[in-house]
Amino acid sequence: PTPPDGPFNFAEHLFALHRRRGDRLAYIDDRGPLSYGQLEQRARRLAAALLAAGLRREERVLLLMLDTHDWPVSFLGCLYAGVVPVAVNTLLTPADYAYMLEHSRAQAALVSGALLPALQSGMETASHELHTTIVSQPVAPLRAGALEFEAALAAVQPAPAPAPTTGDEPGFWLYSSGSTGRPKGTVHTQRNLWWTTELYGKGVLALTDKDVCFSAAKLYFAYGLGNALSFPLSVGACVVLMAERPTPDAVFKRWTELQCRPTVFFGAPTGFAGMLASPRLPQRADVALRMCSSAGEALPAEIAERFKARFGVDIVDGIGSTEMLHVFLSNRPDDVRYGTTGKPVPGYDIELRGEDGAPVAIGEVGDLYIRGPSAALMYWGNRDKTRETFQGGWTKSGDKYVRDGDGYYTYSGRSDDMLKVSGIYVSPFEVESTLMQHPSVLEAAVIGTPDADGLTRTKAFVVLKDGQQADEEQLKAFVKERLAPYKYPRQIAFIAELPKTATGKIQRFRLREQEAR
Ligand code: 3SK
Repeated sequence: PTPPDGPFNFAEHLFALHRRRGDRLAYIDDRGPLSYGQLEQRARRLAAALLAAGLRREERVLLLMLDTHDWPVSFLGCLYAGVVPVAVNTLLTPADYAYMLEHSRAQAALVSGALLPALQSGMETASHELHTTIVSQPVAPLRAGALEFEAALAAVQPAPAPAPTTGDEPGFWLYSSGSTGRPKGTVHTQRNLWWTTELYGKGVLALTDKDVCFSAAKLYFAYGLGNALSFPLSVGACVVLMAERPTPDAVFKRWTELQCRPTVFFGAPTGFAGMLASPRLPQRADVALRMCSSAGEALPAEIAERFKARFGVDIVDGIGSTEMLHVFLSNRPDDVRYGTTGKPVPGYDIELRGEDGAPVAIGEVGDLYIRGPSAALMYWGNRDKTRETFQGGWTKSGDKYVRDGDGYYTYSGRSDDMLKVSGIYVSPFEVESTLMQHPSVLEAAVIGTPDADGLTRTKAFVVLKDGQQADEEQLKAFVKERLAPYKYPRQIAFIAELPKTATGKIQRFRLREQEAR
């Protein structure tokens, strides 16, 4: 594909594609439908509301919203206005939001009413610069100064023209977590949305305007952003959004009860395993699926085979990253080899490198590097980590892979200590240091262990202080209260001492080996 050159505004690019068919359905959320025409008008009003509030080009706007159609209205409205949305995970703690407000220096926040208390607690401890807060679907009377979303849109006329942005300038941020340190503000360009759509959404998944897309991964994840915004809106498809957690029952409801039932479902392996285990798994005749996509962690072959036996539909497994914005290595709808992550997505180069930095031979495990046009510009304000990850044209993924003689790639673990649980990164260090804040805990080590489906679950090994007591449930609750709830260890084992090197470093690999026995 030939990339758009010169002035390029992704929101305007999408709106222009659909101006002659504004009545088509773009979204259906828990409240109802939104046409392409309404999406454009509302996003342009949001752009005007931000500009009227004093937002200027390139300033950041925190986007902390549940998946309703106010999310794409907000994201595209920001792009249209040339301000930079910082889309953040809705499951985090006030301390996380405090950090993100300070780090991004967001001037405004677009927030769901249900998430406002967490944001406001974060604001109390942050030295933030927010001067405008726009609240979608408030659940309590708003404090003076906060604007209600509908009222903010109604108070202005749609912005008359897009900001004259270029494809290369910062378009939006997503936060990416690392094994140590704070989340990294990953700065993507306006054109990266176009690239991932061309190369993966169209090039591999071949989505069309007949599709109804439904993503269990929320819009604030890079995976969800492609699945439920840039890909479907680029081809004129319809998107189902839901605000609640993607439990099996919530997903089944959308698969079977909507008038326009999803044809393409995007999930993660844990979600597929949970659905297959559910007694309420729908029958093949009750769903309209033609294809599923999986990412987040490697999809065990057995899950894909059971899913295919039930629904007659392949799960197309791939891997992407926040840094590359979407999937760069994947199976194809017409070429699926279960148990592998497929082959490079055309448009991306993949290299597996050994410890000496040279490419490894077929059959040998190497560190995965990707070269492609959708790489992020940088981690905001973090030169060292930027240099570590973005090396010339190549991006280091942190995953280990092996390639077979037919060119298929198979996942072989992480190069760092990060764990991926249900498709979301969890830093063992963060969980360990939280456990160690408990007055009874002396030391802790956290590893990933496979469950019966071959999926990663976190397990903590805890050494208690002499004479102190704590039980598993107390420690789980302690972590849940202090970190985003999805980070708590699913199992806790109490041991007398942790395996360590002569210099006192915890040997997590020995705990992993012990678990594997
Ligand atoms: O986890 C993944 O595989 C992924 C896929 C697409 C976009 C972003 C990510 C992290």
